[in-house]
Amino acid sequence: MFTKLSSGLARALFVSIASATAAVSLACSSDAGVEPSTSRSVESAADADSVQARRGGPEVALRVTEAPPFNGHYRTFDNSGTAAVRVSVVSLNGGVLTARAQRGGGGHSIRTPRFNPNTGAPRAVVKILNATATDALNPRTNPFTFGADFTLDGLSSSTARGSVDNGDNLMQRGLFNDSSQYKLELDDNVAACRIGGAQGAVEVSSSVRMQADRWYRARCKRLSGSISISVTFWRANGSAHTVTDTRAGRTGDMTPDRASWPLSVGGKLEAAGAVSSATDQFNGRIDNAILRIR
Ligand SMILES: [Ca+2]
Ligand SMILES: [Ca+2]
Repeated sequence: MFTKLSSGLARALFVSIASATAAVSLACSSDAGVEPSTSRSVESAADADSVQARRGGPEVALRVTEAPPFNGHYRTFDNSGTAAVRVSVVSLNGGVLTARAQRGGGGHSIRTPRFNPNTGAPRAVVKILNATATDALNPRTNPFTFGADFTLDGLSSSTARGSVDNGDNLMQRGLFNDSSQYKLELDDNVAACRIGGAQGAVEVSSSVRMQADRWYRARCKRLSGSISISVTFWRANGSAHTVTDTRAGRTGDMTPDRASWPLSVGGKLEAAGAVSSATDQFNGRIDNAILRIR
């Protein structure tokens, strides 16, 4: 009897140790190759932001604070984050980024070109490139978060024949068929994140149905076993309300085929950093675009 109990207990202990080991090794494998691990604890999803703040991984934060100095349109933005990046504006057919009031007034936001479905339409997109040999835009296997504040125009896309603007891409690195892609888009008034890495691609859509010309804050968050999208909106009394939708799935290492891939804001860019007429130009206002890698 005692032997039986004790072997049962031993088995139970073994199972519990084995599963604890599995959980820890999964957490470690998700961080493999980033830093020689010292004392790493397993954090919950809710801790990811505070962990990032403590560890200080690369961060891009475009604070649109200044009025545009060049003929009323922006040519660059300051990065207040820690990542070494170069920020510029790429345009096509005379497209420009101008300034509008930010949420609540008292500052600026980026105004992107208005919807135009034609191939000769003006396009303008923010391009963020590494300033050094370090790929500060590559989360590798780490948790990361990206997103921006925005308002979307009432008319921003068309699937009609001949239209080359059938979407609104807010932030993006990599294209759909590339080995690595992270993207936040707002097609059909729904914010969605798509993250594709070495272990696969996962997409999650927000349950928030957005209204034109209202401010929202969207955040895509990738953890080792899930991605989530959080959409914040502000009520008339100023209080913030956030809705988070999560989908399980592994995406893995985000290393792109080349470190020179740009991160874009306001549309998508090709590998070499060029903007095409079918850029899925975001039509609206943008502020506070961020990328945080833990
Ligand atoms: Ca601003
Ligand atoms: Ca559009």
